[in-house]
Amino acid sequence: MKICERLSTLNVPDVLAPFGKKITTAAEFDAVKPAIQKLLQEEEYGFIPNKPDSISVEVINSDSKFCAAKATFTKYKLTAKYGEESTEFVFYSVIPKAIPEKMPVFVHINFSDAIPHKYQPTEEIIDNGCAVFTIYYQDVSTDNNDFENGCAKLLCPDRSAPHAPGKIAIWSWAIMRVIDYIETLDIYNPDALAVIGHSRLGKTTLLTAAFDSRVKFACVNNSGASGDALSRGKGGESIKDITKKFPFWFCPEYFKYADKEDELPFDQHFLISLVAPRHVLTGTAKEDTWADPQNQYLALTLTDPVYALYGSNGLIHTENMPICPEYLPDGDCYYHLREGSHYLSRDDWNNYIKYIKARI
Ligand code: GTR
Repeated sequence: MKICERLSTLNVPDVLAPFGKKITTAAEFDAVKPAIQKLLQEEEYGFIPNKPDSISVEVINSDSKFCAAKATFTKYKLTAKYGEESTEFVFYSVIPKAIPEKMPVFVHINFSDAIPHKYQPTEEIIDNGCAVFTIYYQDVSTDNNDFENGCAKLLCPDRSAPHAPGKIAIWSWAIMRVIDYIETLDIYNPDALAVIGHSRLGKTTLLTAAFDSRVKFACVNNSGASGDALSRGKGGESIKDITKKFPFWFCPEYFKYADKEDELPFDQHFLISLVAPRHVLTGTAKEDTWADPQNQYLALTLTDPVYALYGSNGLIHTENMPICPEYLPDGDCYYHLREGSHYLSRDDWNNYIKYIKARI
């Protein structure tokens, strides 16, 4: 099937006319980005907490013989201060000892604090000449309706407010704080900073990249509903499904769109477009129909005109919908539809790393 046939059945808002007036230049799109960000925060994710007045980072422990002494492992505690108040979370890094001239630095928000982990093949990442910082997302705040624990207690004082941050916005805030720290390090290369996350943490990765231009590569793995997939006409998980099971990921205002996708004044390609002209890497999987690889592809291709404004290729693709296996690595965005199920695999990592290394 052709992309245009698929889109002709969906009433998708034009990202180049997000508030009616047609945008024709990159400068105009830059100027409208804050209003799109506001819209997405008001209607979907809630307001990402502000940058703190200051952060401080303390080393808890380190191991210079990590990965056969090829790398140094460090565990840190980050404290974010707002006036007299503060909140904290731990995070980790594994940094190769032989630092290549151009080294991708990943921030991986993960489902575990185990390093290595099935979703973080740490030794391979190091051997590939990359550094990786890891946040275990539930060290920031738990993955449930409890907004009294971790950083949520300070950052979301009134969960009942219509635009209160959901947990995705709070996890995203934590990634930004780790980037604040990375910026102070000698290894920081502004052209080589990547964020990676899988599934709900892929949604978190995309939100972070959309709001933080320090993220040059957003590796959005199997993120699907309310992440990188178009909500209109979506197969698998709908807004109704996700807001019923995971209401705490979003702001309360989002619930009104359950079964009312057509009433959204945006769709998920608005979120992806905020990353332009930086790189979005979308990983999808054939068996991950709950995420909907076809709608993930549609959302990314709908950002083509935005990338074009910046003189960028965006995703290089044909006019057809993807058929597995599909690997599209040649543009300024990346998409793959691989065999297999919902997972952040070594192959996924290797594909993202290869793409990034070719561009730094
Ligand atoms: C599912 C959820 C998806 C996805 C996934 C995950 O249960 O419905 O949106 O985020 O969890 O995070 O593993």
